[in-house]
Amino acid sequence: MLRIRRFEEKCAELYSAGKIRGFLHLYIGEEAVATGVLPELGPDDAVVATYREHGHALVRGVPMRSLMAEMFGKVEGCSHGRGGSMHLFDVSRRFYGGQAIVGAGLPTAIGLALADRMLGRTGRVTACFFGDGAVAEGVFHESANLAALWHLPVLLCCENNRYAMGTAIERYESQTDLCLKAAAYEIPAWPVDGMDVLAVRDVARRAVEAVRGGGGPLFLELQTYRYRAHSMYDPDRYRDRAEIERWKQRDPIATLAASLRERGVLDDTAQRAMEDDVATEVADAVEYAEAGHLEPVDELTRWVHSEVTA
Ligand SMILES: Cc1ncc(C[n+]2csc(CCOP(=O)(O)OP(=O)(O)O)c2C)c(N)n1
Repeated sequence: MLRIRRFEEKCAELYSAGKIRGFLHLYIGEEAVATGVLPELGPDDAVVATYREHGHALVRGVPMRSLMAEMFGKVEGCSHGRGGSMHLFDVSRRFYGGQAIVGAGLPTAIGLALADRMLGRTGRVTACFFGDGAVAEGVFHESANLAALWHLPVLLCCENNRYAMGTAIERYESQTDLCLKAAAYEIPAWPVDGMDVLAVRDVARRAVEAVRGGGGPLFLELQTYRYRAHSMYDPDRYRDRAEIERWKQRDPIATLAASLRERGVLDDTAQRAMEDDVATEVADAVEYAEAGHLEPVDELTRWVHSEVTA
């Protein structure tokens, strides 16, 4: 969680300095979700995420260097500098995005799970992360319907941070209990406190086991909150400062640290060492990205079409 937070704080700084361009959506406040769920998956499982996916990529094991290089648009980046913040991709880790279009990851995940089924690769899980906003889209309903109908091994992880850009969930959903939406398709749906990493881990463990064991799709509603604006361009005028402060009281990193201290597992020295390690890793990633290369212009059409050899 600390790696995600410090990485993103640095990205925000670099964005303001003009080093990172395009769009940048921060996950700060939501770290317990990716951190709780992803370690429950194995290397053969697949992961699909949205444009708020730096944390998912980091926890999935994509090296911070290649993520930062991607932010800078350098060829050393995980998407060869073509994707930027919203399109992190690493096929070797079965990390399939980084999807800029709301809900677009859902049919991709359904397709990955269907492919596993058709190729006889049993025991594999596809985890798909998406926001509460995606549940209001037709693509969620089509995907949920097919996942249930075909009994596919997908874990649907809805990151309910209560806002879709500048619109609060009560203003765009007729039914704000998102578990009921999944239940309409006969998909078991469990609400989880998405600010508590241990709670997320426990529920995710049971959910992954159930999906892997052939139980069909499962829906987790991870109730969380983003502290920062929707993206770096958003003036964030649609919500009350007091609301943000209330959620910060339940900060996932501070809460876990306090609980570990209470149990005598963490002390000042260990916490400082962790902070120092993360600071070193972030500084190294920035240095690597700065020293990276922009793609030569004559390579711009490379990978636009597959190269067919006779
Ligand atoms: C199909 C589509 N419609 C609209 C947009 C513009 N848009 C970008 S983010 C967003 C809100 C999505 O909210 P949510 O799914 O809750 O994710 P969050 O940003 O809260 O993580 C919208 C409407 C888009 N990218 N794709």
